[in-house]
Amino acid sequence: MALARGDTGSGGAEMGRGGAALRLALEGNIAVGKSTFLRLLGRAFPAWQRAAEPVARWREVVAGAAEGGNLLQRLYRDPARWAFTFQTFSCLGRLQAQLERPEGPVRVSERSVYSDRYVFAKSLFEGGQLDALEWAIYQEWHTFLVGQLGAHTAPHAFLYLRASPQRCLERLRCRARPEERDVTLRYLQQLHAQHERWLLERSAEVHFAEVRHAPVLVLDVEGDFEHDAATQDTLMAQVEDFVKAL
Ligand code: UDP
Ligand code: D5M
Ligand code: MG
Repeated sequence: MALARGDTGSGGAEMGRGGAALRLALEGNIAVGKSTFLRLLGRAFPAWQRAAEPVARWREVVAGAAEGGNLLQRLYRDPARWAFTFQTFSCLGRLQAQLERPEGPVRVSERSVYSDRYVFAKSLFEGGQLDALEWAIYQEWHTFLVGQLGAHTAPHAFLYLRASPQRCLERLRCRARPEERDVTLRYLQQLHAQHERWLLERSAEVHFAEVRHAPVLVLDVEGDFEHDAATQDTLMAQVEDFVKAL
């Protein structure tokens, strides 16, 4: 595998940024392969910093609250009750991570405060799991907090891992997280449509100027890349070219 890119760890990323790290957010549907892709980025570009999604925190059983299960479990069992709570904790975790001091020339995070809102919260509102008042309150604090705290640490660009909802469902079943057992194809289709509007068609209304026109690299991962070295090489080369051109 021709992935010895450690020596080109920064790509062209530092140019024109006064040495500041380039920030990328890795986006895509549930189980499309983001964590797997992040691991491969680490192998191809060892100097890059990677920030995995705080999913482990959502799966922790909180002391004194074991009875109702962990947060991810509660979200899927009773979304109308837990969607708003989930959004507060998810956005808090992502914002905290976004504000951490980056190390290395490039920092790649798994999802972002923007997918929280423009993919998940929006879908949950449209599906009736967040009611109109919760959605209005959510948008108000999200706009305020992300605008105040996140503007200077927003991603410069997005990597969008794209596959059909059917393929995501297959991978989700294969991963078999117990909390996600009842995730439906319909839910994945809704999330897919939100990703498409936001990152492909660019037709979603984005309230943050710093990311509204950020470049997006769309990566087709319909085919298995985890077990195919040639596909990995192609994908890593696409990322490298994209970063060099930023
Ligand atoms: N996976 C796969 N082939 C691929 C990419 C991923 O079989 O090309 C599997 C991976 O091993 C895991 C599941 O799909 O069991 C979901 O992948 P991951 O956790 O990386 O997805 P994420 O939810 O982070 O996008
Ligand atoms: O995402 C991890 C799991 O967390 C998956 O079941 C989707 C869910 N998730 C992530 N962010 C949100 C928000 N903001 N709302 C609701 N659900 C969310 P994975 O894609 O598997 O890494
Ligand atoms: Mg993941």
